Amino acid sequence: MRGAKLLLDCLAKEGVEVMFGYPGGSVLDIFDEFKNYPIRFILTRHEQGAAHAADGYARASGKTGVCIATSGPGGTNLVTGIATAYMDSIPMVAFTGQVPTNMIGNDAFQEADIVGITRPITKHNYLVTDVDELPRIIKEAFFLASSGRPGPVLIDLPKDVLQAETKMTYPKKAEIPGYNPVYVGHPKQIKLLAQAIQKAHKPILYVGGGTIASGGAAELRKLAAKTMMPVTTTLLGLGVFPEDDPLSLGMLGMHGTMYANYAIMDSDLIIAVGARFDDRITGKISEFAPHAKVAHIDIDPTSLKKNVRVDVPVVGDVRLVLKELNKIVKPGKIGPWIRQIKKWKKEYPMVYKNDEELRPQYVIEQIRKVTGGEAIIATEVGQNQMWSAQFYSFTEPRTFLSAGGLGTMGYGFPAAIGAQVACPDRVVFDIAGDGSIQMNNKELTTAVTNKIPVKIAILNNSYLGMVRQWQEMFYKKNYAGTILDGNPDFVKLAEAYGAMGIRIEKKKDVVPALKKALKYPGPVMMDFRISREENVWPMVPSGVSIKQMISGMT
Ligand SMILES: Cc1ncc(C[n+]2csc(CCOP(=O)(O)OP(=O)(O)O)c2C)c(N)n1
Repeated sequence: MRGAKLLLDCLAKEGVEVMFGYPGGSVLDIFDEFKNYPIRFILTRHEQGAAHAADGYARASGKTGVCIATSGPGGTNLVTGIATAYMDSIPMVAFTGQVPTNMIGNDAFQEADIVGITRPITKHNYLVTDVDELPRIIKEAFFLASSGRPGPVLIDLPKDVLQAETKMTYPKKAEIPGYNPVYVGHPKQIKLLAQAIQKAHKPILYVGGGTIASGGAAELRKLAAKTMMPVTTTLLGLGVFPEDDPLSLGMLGMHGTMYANYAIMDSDLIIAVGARFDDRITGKISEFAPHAKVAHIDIDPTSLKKNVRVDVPVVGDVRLVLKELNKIVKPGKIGPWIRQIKKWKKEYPMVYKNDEELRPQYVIEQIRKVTGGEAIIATEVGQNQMWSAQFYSFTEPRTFLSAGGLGTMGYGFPAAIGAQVACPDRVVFDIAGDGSIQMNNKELTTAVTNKIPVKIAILNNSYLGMVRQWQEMFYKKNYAGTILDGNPDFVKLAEAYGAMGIRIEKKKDVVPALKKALKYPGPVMMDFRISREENVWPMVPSGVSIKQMISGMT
């Protein structure tokens, strides 16, 4: 069998249903074989879109996303998408074409050292030099991408390897010496954690995306119900715990709720669950949670003690560790703590100026209402992302897709396309800024031609809003480079691509527009002309203690 055919054979055996990508000379042998395999190929209009779509597919479904690009510029165009997936631990396998092996290093046409370029942004990568190694490498790649702490893996495929013949077949198992993720937590550590919980007076569960990746939401909910410990989540953890549960404190950190930040700062036990103490969470690290003991559950041992000291480390799969913990844990005496938290929640609610103006927070609340909270929400980056996190009220895992670690503008729309492919029966929104959407709006063609009915809600403030907010607060309102007065007419833009466009300028038109968009069977781009200089509150300025949080509410 030729290498190219063997590759698709292996992918079919791996259960790959869909690949996002873009062709070019060095991968044409693979494209030539697509007709013989039941793998859906979705042609995006830029390789970045393909990588984000594979990422969105993975986040929404829990399966490994797959993308493909040609050598040279095709591979380098994938880089932002791969880095985004890497930062957020998303399982992905990316294939790139490469010049023939005898030309590698010759500055051949469309040659780029993609293995070198992506080494720091992949969990692992391979240059295949012998077709006989291809099946083993593919098996390993899918295993690595989805096991332990998930992440992207890249396989670089020289053209002569794809054209060479081999008798090898797909192996049943991957065996990688030295790679043995620890899934089962050490019983002694779990016991220590249970004791710490029972002793604590002010415990808090601080939960991140790793809990969603492990499928640990149900065990987490059980733990909270059993112990009555309050739960706060990171951006990537949104949905893992229902935000309408009285124990939920919503999101913490730079734009988290006042009460989540007060609670973590005042706590005496932080139980970090599949989270990594990112600087957007901790603020100034030396002043973070001064009275707290820290317990940390994570599958990646290198994550422990990276940013904060840890008193009770538990290395293991979050779901399995919580399952064991739930068998032995007993609630502590935390009545006064719960009362204190209730008081904070009452004193510092998440509110916004809900007047006659078209406010972004109102739009987000209405998206939740008209979809019954059942939608999958992808976001771009900036204010749109933070308002979505603050005001949608997520209740289920895998319903909030956002580039948390890398903060990639342009992520949301192609990720929403990938999510819609994974979940054809769900409503999928991209909540966007007018700046971010322009980074990948070309994918409207992908959505229209493939009948992918994603709804885009642009919160249009004609600014690079989040950066403008920083300029307002820290640069004396010097709005250098952030005024987007040359925006296109987004309604006409949508129509030019064959999608529906709707402009909404008044509050009263929000719900009718959303209903119209939901009724329409194809992609819709909604241009919400929001109050221009709205800010995201509360806010912890970068690099200071969480205690210096600004409520912004007057
Ligand atoms: C690719 C990329 N370039 C630059 C930035 C820096 N950045 C962060 S937020 C932001 C503004 C986003 O503006 P917009 O998409 O209009 O959203 P808004 O904040 O107004 O909701 C910028 C430029 C980024 N995050 N990603």
